[in-house]
Amino acid sequence: MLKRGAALTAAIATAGLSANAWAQELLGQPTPGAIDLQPGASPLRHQQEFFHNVILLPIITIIVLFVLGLLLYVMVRFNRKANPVPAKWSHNTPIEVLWTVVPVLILMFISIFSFKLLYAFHDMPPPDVTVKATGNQWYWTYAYPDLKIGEYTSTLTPEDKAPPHLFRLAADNPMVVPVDKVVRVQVTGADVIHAFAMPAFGVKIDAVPGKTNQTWFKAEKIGIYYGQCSELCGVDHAFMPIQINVVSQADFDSWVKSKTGGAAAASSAPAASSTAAPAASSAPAASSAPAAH
Ligand SMILES: [Cu+2]
Repeated sequence: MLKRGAALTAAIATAGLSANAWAQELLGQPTPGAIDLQPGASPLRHQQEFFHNVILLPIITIIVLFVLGLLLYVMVRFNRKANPVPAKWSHNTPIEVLWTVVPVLILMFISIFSFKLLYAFHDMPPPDVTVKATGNQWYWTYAYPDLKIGEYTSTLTPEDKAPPHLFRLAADNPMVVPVDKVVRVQVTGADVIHAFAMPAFGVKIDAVPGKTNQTWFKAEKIGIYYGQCSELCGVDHAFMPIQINVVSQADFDSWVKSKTGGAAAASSAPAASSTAAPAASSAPAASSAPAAH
């Protein structure tokens, strides 16, 4: 734990170079015993890390230390023994102006970076691949309308089959995307509100029934990445993991072929409407039952 603390301090100091500081951490999944952010694997994630590690963390640290110092000072200097006869005045205009203006300036400074990040997420480059991700109680379905891959179901890998540490993170039939390509994810919910989240890509967006939300990422490294539904959605909320396999373009092409070239195994075949309806019909899936909470 001390090591982690040291790593954190070092990371704050070395600021933007943080990626190297986490080198010992696992990519795309949580590292047991770690306390800091997962290593990032997309350009916007690196911007998020910069925002958190270089802008927010130092500011909050300074503020906490400053307030702690003030508290200690007041406790020592103005306790009943040290200051038996308290002063009666109650206003000090310069100080009141100061403690209004300074926080405003701090917030304005933060907002510069915050808005920059929000715009970066909003301004999606032309997408290379579009995936429709639908949250269901309690699993995800994925479809690639442009590639004619109909909706298929991705469910939790059982505990005895999941790799160590990856129970509730690993899923069968994962989302598959090519490396270094802009992936647009259109997210919706089939029953209740879920949330599609992938920490390594800095992505988290609500899956709302009847509404299509959109986000994007560009994975920098081939690998397997894990996320989870991040909106409390019912009793099995903890059992609807999100797994994204990032593969080379060649592997992606052959995966697409295996999915479209005839007798695709397993998953649900219907998905008749997935090509035609981009947004509206959010519940083609089998579970038309209202599904109690
Ligand atoms: Cu959910």
